[in-house]
Amino acid sequence: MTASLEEARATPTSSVPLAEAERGGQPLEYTMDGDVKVFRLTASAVRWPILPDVSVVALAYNGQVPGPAIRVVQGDKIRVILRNELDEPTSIHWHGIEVPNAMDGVPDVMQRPVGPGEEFSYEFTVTQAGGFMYHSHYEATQATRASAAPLSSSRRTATQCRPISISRWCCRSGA
Ligand SMILES: [Cu+2]
Repeated sequence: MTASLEEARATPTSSVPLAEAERGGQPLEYTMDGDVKVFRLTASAVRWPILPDVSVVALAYNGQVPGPAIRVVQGDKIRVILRNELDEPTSIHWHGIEVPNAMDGVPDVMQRPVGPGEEFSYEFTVTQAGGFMYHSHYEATQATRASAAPLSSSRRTATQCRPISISRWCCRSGA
């Protein structure tokens, strides 16, 4: 997102809660449903501090920017339940990951957008090993305001990957 520092400082954010998490990219816990690892993500807006006196309204997953890190082992069956607490629709695209078309998260092409207050379950087997990411694919504006987040898939015989996620906020002075 591109905004001036003055705009960022002046943005009325009082209705948006301050993020409770201090850091993003925290490992995401899961539960088991049979042989499926079940992860839960909630998309919501938070105020996220980017400088000592500047916070931006960010579209976070589980209140984090970047969103929590999903770590799996190659071959895992996973279900990611997305709850949308934004005031606009959303969806998740699994960047670089081979998934069935219906799970690819392209709204109005592969799925109906997930409306405010709705849930959608993405379920697929992670067939690849490597570092990937997930992010909103609902319109370009949301994709740039939303946090992208890491998903790493380790080979069964390898040490678990530890992903890092790098993102930036662009603020134009005096614009
Ligand atoms: Cu992508």
